[in-house]
Amino acid sequence: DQIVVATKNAGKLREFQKLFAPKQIAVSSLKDYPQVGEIAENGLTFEENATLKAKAVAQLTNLPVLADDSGLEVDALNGRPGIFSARYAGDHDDAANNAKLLSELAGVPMEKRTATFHTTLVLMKPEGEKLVVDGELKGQILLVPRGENGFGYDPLFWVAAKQKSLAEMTPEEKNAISHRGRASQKLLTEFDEWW
Ligand code: ITT
Repeated sequence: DQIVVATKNAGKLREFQKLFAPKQIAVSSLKDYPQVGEIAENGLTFEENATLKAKAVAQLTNLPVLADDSGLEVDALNGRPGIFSARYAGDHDDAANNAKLLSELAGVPMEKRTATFHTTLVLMKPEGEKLVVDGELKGQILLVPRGENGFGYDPLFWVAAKQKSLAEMTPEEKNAISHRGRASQKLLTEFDEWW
């Protein structure tokens, strides 16, 4: 089997390659399909945006496509940045996004820095039929970054049960508990029957 992951985010792609390896599903990405240009992500929900990405790529490749729309919902910020997580500080720049998050949370104590990572996955057949799954991970936004692994907001996301930030975990540790890992496990469970 072959699926195209409709992402330009190298961190997401690495995680999917690990998650799908045991299923013998070959994963290609938009790097292999340069004809896919910018995709407008103007939906109002994670599912709408994931569907926009999946549809655009399925139409161009005529292959099954997996799209991931994800984000960080911070309780003290009324759920922001949410669907705007990639462009929170303007251009898609992880360092600028993390700096903005820390500055918006300045003075907020650790017990009030609760947050949820959310992923919606849309798997779409070339004909347009779709399977939708979600995954979430609860944690807290740290006062200072910790760890070098992962991508995006990982150095600021503290998982109390593991006493580590996501960026202090190995890829395997993160995939076992993360929003994307949980959504992917659901997808793999439902895949055979749906396909
Ligand atoms: P594609 O649309 O090309 O897949 P993107 O990075 O623009 O890539 P999103 O629109 O879904 O993806 O934006 C989600 C942002 O949320 C992403 O850029 C990260 O900054 C952040 N994010 C998502 N999952 C994350 C994770 O597991 N760890 C850290 N940050 C994450």
